[in-house]
Amino acid sequence: MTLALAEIRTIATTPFPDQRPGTSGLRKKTKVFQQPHYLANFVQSIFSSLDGFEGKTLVVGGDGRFFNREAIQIVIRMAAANGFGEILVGRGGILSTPAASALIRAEKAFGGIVLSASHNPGGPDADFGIKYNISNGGPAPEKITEAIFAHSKTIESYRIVEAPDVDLDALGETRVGEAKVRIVDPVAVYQSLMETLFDFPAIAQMFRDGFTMKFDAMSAVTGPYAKAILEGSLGAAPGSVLNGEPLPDFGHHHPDPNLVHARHLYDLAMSDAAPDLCAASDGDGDRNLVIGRGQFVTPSDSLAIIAANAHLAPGYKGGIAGVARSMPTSRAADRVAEKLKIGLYETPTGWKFFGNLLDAGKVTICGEESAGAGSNHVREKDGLWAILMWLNILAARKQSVKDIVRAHWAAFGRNYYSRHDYEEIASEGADALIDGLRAKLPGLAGKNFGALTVEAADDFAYADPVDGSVSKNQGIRVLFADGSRIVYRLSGTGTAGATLRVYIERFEPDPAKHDIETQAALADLIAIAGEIAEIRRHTGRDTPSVIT
Ligand code: VG1
Ligand code: CO
Repeated sequence: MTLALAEIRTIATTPFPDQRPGTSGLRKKTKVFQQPHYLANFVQSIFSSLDGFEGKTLVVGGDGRFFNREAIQIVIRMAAANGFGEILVGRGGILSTPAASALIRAEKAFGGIVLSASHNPGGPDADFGIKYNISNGGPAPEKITEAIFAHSKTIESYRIVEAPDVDLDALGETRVGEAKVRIVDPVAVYQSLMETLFDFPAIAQMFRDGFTMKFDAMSAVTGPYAKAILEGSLGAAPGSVLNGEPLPDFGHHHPDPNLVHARHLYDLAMSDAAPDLCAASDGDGDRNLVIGRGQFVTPSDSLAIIAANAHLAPGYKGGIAGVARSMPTSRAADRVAEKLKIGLYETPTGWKFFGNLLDAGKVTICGEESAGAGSNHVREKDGLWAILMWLNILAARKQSVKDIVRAHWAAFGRNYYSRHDYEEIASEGADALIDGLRAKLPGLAGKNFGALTVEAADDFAYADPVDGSVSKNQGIRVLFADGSRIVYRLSGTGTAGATLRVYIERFEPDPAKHDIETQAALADLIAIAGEIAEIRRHTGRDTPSVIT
């Protein structure tokens, strides 16, 4: 059925002042997105910021959270009205963030829209989000997100096709206005990509030999992917995937695979009943948690270990070109890059800064301390990819996670690392804390705190080596003479008040000192971090709300 062009409507609207995308798209309370015109204004602002998509393909999907299906119907009708030729939608409105990236690349799409607030909770009283990805499959760079914001401040109307809802659950083609809408299997393209990167036969053999794992999809988007790949292709025992059905409210859980929200996995991994590997991913499938029997792997260590061992996986057997990490991520990966004699790039927080480095072939592996790792196979971080990489490394080395981590520390030294989050603090206090730190920066170098001396302190700025763009104010760094660091920044993904993140790191080369409990190993730096930033005074908090 083809609807006539006359069905395109132009709807008058007025701007919302708060549509500036953050670290990863626009995130707000679901009720904010449900206001009349709110989502449509932002979607129109995306399209109005882009050029040359007439007749081209747009990929659309989301993490299945509450309001996902309604939002997708709006995006489809607006994409059709704005002139896209084809709209590819994951069945059921489902596409993990890395699968959307893979689909954009495989289909040579113009771009994609992912409906997700990632690791933020979902539901009518929780969070919703939307982000735009460009043709390389990666998050829109700042130039585009700023243009979207600029449009959103002056928008007067948006275009939408008047059409009945598309049946999102039936694979196949239909039309909305002049555009073709294709409902596709959300897993297939991603799954075949994984099969090209990893040694599936070796991993399957490891499972046949009795290897056990638990993967918690946290009732979010990765359930269908994990079931198809881990239990389906690789033969992990049925029941290895926990909470494998995507639910609109994630079963009332917070789909953030960290030591607070996935505590049960940590407890399992430390118990007598521990499987060989415990793992999890977040709301939209781009984060990963890896815990071996009796051994938690910090995301920063995971990045370093993946970089050091990637050549064991068929997709990386020729070696890796370079490694990139976000600035707050520990420097464990730096020493791997040094040993491999490859480039190491330090970028601001957020995956959008890795895209240029990957496109230019400067790096193969990227990672963030916030449980994100990925490679040049897509342009997003990729939770299941990281877990498959670990499975591949375990199958190739025939050692436990614990043995691999210990051997890595023995060879490269250990970066004790922790992040302390102070969530939902008052914005005024948070801003005052950062302003106070900035004011102190010039006087910090040379100062002593206990046994530690500040070597340098600055506000991190990044000059992209590919396009020369400069991003300022990306986090306050206090660097100590012994290589320790404290980093402070405010979150760009929260939806209530402000969240202060404090990142603390100390390098320990001596293997005899690799058994200290992390918070104890960092105790003096934690105290100094509180003192320099006057955390208690500005936040009114004595302790962080989340420690990872
Ligand atoms: C957080 C993390 C950052 C990550 C971002 C998106 O941002 O710190 O490393 O890239 O979330 O991850 P912020 O600004 O709150 O610190 V996700 O899984 O939301 O796509
Ligand atoms: Co995410």
